Amino acid sequence: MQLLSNYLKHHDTDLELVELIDTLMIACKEIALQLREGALAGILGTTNDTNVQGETQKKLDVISNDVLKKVLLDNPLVRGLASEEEDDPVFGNPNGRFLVTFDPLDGSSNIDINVSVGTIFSILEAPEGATDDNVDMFLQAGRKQVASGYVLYGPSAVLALTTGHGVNMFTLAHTGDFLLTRENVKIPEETKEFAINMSNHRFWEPSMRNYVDDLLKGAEGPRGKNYNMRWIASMVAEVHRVLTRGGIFTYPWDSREPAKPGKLRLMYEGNPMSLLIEQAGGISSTCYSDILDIQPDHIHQRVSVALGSREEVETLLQYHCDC
Ligand code: AHM
Ligand code: MG
Repeated sequence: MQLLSNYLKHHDTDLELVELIDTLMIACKEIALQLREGALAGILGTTNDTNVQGETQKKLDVISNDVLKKVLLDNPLVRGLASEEEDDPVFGNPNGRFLVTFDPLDGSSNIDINVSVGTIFSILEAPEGATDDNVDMFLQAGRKQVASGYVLYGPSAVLALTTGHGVNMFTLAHTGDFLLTRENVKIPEETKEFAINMSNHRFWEPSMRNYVDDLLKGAEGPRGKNYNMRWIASMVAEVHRVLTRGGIFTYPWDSREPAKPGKLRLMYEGNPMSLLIEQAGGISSTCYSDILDIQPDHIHQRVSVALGSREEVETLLQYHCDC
């Protein structure tokens, strides 16, 4: 089995990018170790703080954020980072080549119940000629990502990674190395599995309600087949399932906070996951356009997300189109 860095080098990955990904994995291994200790290390539960999104921070949100920040800022390749848990970007080496955005611990409502969580990351290049440290350098469309991925902390810790040439998965071995365990992941085009928080049904747009209602009608309904449903409340675990056996995952706009485009965050969740999904042959959309084409105007901006098996997402998009 191949080591992560050897695999990337053998596939002509830019050596500085390999070094940055290795740095990210040092932080993720540390987070995996802390998660494993759980209550033994006194790291479960909440802090007294809220993040910029107005959400209560778990102790492990803060620990994971601090680990990633420290490890990344020690690497001179890092020009700056932006995190779901930081109000503003943090800048590193003014000559650094890369920008990193991340959700340090996605699905953190699952921490205290010992269910899977994950770290999601996105890597961009600092724009040429950007001399001042400025939040604007992060505001790049998802198509400009040079790499993205997540580490799922489940029964095993698994890295799903794309550098724009397909998706590969690496499992954390007891030696502390990430080893290649799935190469060139492709999402099945069809599925009978969907993931959505059904408790929000009454808040969705009519088009989303119509789509899900038709799924629920099963073999007797217009879709002509029986569907199964999953909701883990951890996007990393849901996307991992979609990459592994297909499916559709959606967290759409809803009327609870009508001014916000959705619950999930474009720069920390939407963009990195969308690149993985597209690179594995799936589709990732707001229900109206490709997420990767959105020009962000704020680092913490939200987005509506629908991603997964090509044929299923295409069907969902038809429910949302006027045609
Ligand atoms: P988080 O980044 O604060 O953990 O929030 C994102 C998570 C996603 O992982 C998951 O899909 C969603 O929130 C679940 O939300 P809900 O509890 O509304 O179902
Ligand atoms: Mg998250």
